[in-house]
Amino acid sequence: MGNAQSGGIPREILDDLKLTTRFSEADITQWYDNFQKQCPSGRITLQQFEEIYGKFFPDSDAKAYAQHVFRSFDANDDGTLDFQEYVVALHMTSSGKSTSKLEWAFSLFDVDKNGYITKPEVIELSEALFKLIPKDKQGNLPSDESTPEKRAEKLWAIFDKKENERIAEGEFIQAVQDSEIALRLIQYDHK
Ligand SMILES: [Ca+2]
Ligand SMILES: [Ca+2]
Repeated sequence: MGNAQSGGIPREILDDLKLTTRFSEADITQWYDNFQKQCPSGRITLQQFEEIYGKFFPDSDAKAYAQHVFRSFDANDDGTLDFQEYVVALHMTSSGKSTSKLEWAFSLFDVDKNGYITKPEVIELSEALFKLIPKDKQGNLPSDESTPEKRAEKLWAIFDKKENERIAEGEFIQAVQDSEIALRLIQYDHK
């Protein structure tokens, strides 16, 4: 298990990733070679993951968001991701509203993994997402989206829940599919 192979990426992993992510064979193969070099153990740690995320977001603070992403993919809570989990993480965090992406977004917001999203969890993720926005762009946001708190309020209102109520996965996915504003507020778009 997990042996570094000089022959490159195992065929079944490549086929599986092409299917689930639609990344090209060339991209996946290239990432695999880099991954093997950087993580000879075949597993990436939270710290390494934070460093990679930091490179994607040179003008902002991606650490909190990276920690949430990592948590959402580290299903067995052992503090590492394998190559497949890592690539799927990269795929899921790109913008989009396919059902699989929204299912993942739900798990991202469900910080304590209890199957529901509460308002404090929405606030926590709004703070992490806000830090992804470069400082010079934070000043140009609409007045009702100019702070993490305002963004959390706006998002929570779309779900039409009372303060102490919670959101189930189906409700979350439905609301985001029906609202471009909600979609925009749950993910960071590089544009
Ligand atoms: Ca793990
Ligand atoms: Ca929860």
